[in-house]
Formats: sequence, C-alpha cells, structure tokens
Amino acid sequence: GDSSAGNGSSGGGDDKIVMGFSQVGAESGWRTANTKSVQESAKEAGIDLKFSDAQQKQENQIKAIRSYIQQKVDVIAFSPVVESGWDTVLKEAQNAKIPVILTDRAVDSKDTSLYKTFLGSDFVEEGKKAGQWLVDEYKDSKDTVNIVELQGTTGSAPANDRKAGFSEIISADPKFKVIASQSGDFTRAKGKEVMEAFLKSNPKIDVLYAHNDDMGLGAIEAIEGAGKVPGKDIKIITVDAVHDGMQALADGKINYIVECSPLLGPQLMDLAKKVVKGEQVPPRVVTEETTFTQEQAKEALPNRKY
Ligand code: GYE
Repeated sequence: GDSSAGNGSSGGGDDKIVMGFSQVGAESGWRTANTKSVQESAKEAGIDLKFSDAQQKQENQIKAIRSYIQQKVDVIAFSPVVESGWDTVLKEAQNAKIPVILTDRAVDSKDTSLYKTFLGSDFVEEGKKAGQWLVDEYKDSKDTVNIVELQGTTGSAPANDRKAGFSEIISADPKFKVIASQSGDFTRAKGKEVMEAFLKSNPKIDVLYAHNDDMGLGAIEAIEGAGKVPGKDIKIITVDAVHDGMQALADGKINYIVECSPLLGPQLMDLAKKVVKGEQVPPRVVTEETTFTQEQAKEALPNRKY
C-alpha cells in the first residue's frame, strides 16, 4: 500500500500532509502571484509545503521531483516548464506510490495514469479569445492586418496552445497575416528585445499578440523607443491580466487582455487532500476566466488581487 497511508486520514493524528511542489520559476507577474497563492493556501490548509524554484529549467524540475520521491512526500505537485520529456520521472513517482498533480501546465505523456489530475486554464480557449477580439476589431476592414507574435517559453503548454487557438480563429480570413513570431520566454526583458528586432525588420506592424502581459509590457517599451504609440499605432493583445498589464490596458497602451488566473492554490490543496486519501478526483479541472477591454480594466483594477 501507500507508504504515506494514514497521513491526513486517520482521525486525531497531527500528521500533516507533506507536499513537494516544483515551480517553473519567477519569470512573470503571473508566476509570482501563483507562487504566493500556493504558499498561502498550503498554510491555510495545514499542508506542509516543500517548495523549489526551477528557474525555467526542466533538469532542475526533474531533480526536485526526484528529491521529493526520496523524501517520501505524500503528494507531488508541479507546473511543468515544457510539455515533453516527463515519462521517466513520473514513472519513478508512480513506482514509489506518490500521487502527482499537474498544476497550471500540461505534459504530453500518452500514459495519463502517470498523474491524478491536471488543474489549470484552457490555453487553447485563451488563444481563441485573443483571435476573436481581432476578428471583431477588424470586421469592417478589407486591408491586410500585419501581426507580430511574442510566444511564451518554447515547448511550454501555454505557448503551444495560445498560438494554436489564435491561429485557428484568424486563419479563417486571409487578410490576417502573422509576419513574425518568436519566443520571448514569458519575460519583460526578452519581450522588449524581440520586439525591438521585429520593429527593425518590419516597417508596417498593425498588431502585437503577446502570450503574456510581461512580454507585452516589455514590447511597449520597445514600441515607445521606436517613436510609436502602443495601443494606437500598434494594437496590443496579451494574456494573464496581472496588475501591471491591467494598468497598461486602463492607460490605453494595451487594447485587450484575456484573463488567465494564477490563483490555483486553494483548489490545489483541496485536490491534494483528496488524492492523499485515495479519493477519486476529476482528471481535468479547468479554471474559470474572463476577458478585459480598456473600459472593463478601469472598473476592475481597484479590486484586483494581483
Ligand atoms: O501565462 C505566464 C507565465 O503557465 C499560465 O506562465 C502560465 C504562464 C503565464 O510565465 O505569464
């Protein structure tokens, strides 16, 4: 049976559930809010959290997971930096009878018994929402719309899916042309750097689609540096809706944001308690999200939690 049987399940004991959590990094405002949510919710739920930051490197995540297996934690949760290459280490956790919960990002493993559930957003849907805004925005125009795209971390689920969803919607009309698309690794610094390069090699850019707010915020600096007006000369769509992104939207520098909630902590702790007890959980838990226009951002900003 489970080596951790009894933890959290036998009444009266003060045995705390021990969770090993491997975080992607601290690359964005989203990630910072997500880390805070996980840490605060663990405390509230009375779960003993072992936390490690992988600095956006898969090898660090694999090391952290192996160390959690060695420490015989009760449950492992992690946000996989990229989708591929997890089968071996997940098999090791399974052999050690430690349940795994995928948080925020997915893996592409064919064997879905390697994890108990996947909690997080529907990134394809987010990409579609971004594309739909563009289709509506340009519905009365026949002119070509030149789009540049700042992708998230190469090989990550949100980068793959946000690209795919967006592309599916805009490809219905040939006037939409993605003239450049490159990774900005979900960071402000990279977003700025890649946007500077886009601006140099493309004289006419109508729209920027950035896979997160941070890259969009970096790109705004590049656009202003090139003497153009973000939100007007170049329309900007981003994903996340973190505080700084919402501020830029309210200020008219971003045109539309698709929300992606980082507040996964409470649901993660609930799921962890259930899987440790051996209870059945749904294989996929999707977070509920909305979208924001500039007007909606002005209204929502005072009450945003992150
Ligand atoms: O959109 C981005 C972060 O995995 C949903 O990762 C997350 C993404 C988020 O760096 O800002």
